[in-house]
Amino acid sequence: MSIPIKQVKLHKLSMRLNNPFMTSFGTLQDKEFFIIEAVDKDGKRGFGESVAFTSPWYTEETVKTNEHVMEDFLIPILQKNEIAHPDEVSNLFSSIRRNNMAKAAIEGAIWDLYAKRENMSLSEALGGTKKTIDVGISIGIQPTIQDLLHVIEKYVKEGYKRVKIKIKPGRDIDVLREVRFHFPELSIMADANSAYTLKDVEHLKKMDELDLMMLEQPLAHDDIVDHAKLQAAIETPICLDESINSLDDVKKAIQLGSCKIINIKIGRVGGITEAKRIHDYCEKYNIPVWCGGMLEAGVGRAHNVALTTLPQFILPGDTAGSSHYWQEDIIRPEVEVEQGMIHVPDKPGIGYEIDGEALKKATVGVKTFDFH
Ligand code: OSB
Ligand code: MG
Repeated sequence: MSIPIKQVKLHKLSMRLNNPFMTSFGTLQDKEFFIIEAVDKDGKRGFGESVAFTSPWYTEETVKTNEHVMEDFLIPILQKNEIAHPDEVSNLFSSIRRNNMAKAAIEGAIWDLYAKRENMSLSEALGGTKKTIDVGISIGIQPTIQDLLHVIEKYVKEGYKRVKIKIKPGRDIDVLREVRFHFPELSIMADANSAYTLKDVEHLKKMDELDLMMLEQPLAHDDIVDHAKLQAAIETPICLDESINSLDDVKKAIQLGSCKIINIKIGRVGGITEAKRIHDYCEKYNIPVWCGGMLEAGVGRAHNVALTTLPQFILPGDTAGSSHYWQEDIIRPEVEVEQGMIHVPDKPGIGYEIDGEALKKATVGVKTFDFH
């Protein structure tokens, strides 16, 4: 039986992060994004969240391109086709090149709606097995090393299972050395967001003495060849983030030896179905994966929680608690982290309710698309 979608709504939201988030590219404080609401004929509602930023520094997508592609291409495709299972959505969308975050936002709403109609949690619908998930935290570049050490201390006390430190040229080895010195036992990783080139091999090699869990995306956002050369030259495992947009990318990266670990982000790979395909492949070939983050609000965060319940997510992800990011999140309850763990909800769908008032407060516009 097909999923009887009656209406899709695009809620445009604007929310301010508690703390500005600094990467090798710049600083982010206000986040604009869409909450996608898919309503069926029984009035059940599924939710998705778009994760592109206002400027295309991470991938080429932006809030505006997400809106354009959803409104002018993806929603019209949904209006013309019947869907029995959310796994069909990525095939339906394959006539549209890339625009993975736009695709994932819509597909996410359909996954949630499907799970609710089946009276299953999203985790269950995906075949997830864990009841709790381990999480770490991603820390933006701080003004000084002292600030960074203070922030790390706070998160370690809160129980986060590992810390990820953003680095860039000039703010890398010395910072990491200092952190390692103060936290000899801590699981530490570094994320460069593509700030280096192969000219930096000798420099990056110095990280080998710091016992890092991994070095995330040191080289170009679209590269897998140079990463293979770098991985051959250093001991620290490389994890790819920006370079992975599909299962095909994963197969090539693994074949070339470009990395030893994969960061899976639902938005970057075009949806939960593709994320699951990547997970299954990595499980078969024994490649550790973890779930990355895009500074999501509650809906996107809930999708990440559900995905992380799949068994090959063996490394802690970047899914920190709601209150780390937001004064007030849009879901109830909020995502809470206790001793570095999130308890996976067992209610139908994403398992968190949208708070109507909080949604309204953050909303700057709504567009409605009816299905016939
Ligand atoms: O590179 O993983 C990244 C945030 C925005 C864009 C890219 C990245 C990040 C993070 C933060 O590292 C993850 C999070 O806390 O959501
Ligand atoms: Mg990254």
